[in-house]
Amino acid sequence: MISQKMTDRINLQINRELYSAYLYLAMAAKLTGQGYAGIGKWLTVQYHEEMFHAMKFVKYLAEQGAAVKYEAVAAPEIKSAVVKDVFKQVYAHEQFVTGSIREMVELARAEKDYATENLLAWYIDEQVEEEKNDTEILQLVDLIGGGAQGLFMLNIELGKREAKIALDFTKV
Ligand code: OFO
Repeated sequence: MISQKMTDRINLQINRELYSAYLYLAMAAKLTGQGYAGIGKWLTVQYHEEMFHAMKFVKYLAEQGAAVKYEAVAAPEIKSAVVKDVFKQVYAHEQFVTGSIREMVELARAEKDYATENLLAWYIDEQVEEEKNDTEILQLVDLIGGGAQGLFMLNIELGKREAKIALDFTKV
């Protein structure tokens, strides 16, 4: 059984993961609308990843006999529709999420909640992967430049991304 404080914190994180999903879904629509179907696909895969992150916490709360509480998800705010700016925002958002997961680890340690700390190890690894992906995309954007040909290539490259996680959330 986990504490009420940890239950509340996990519920907050579920909301943050759902917001991440919503943000990437909005970005996917925006960029697809601008003709970047490949980048839109990359962001849609990311949306699925975020839903997986949320549902993994939901499943954990159920296993612990703790209540899931869904709060309102804020409207996503896209700061700029310029491709490089979008990925800068994605990277900054992931850094925020990494900080949020780290806070949870600190709480788990303070409460000697080893089960939650174990679960969070998966998220720590996942955040390393997410930040690495975003850094590589930003490096690629710098490499190929922001011109039409470069963006054309980037759109093709990012369109190759396939979901690696289960899209059926009963399998998280
Ligand atoms: Fe859930 O990792 Fe991104 O936000």
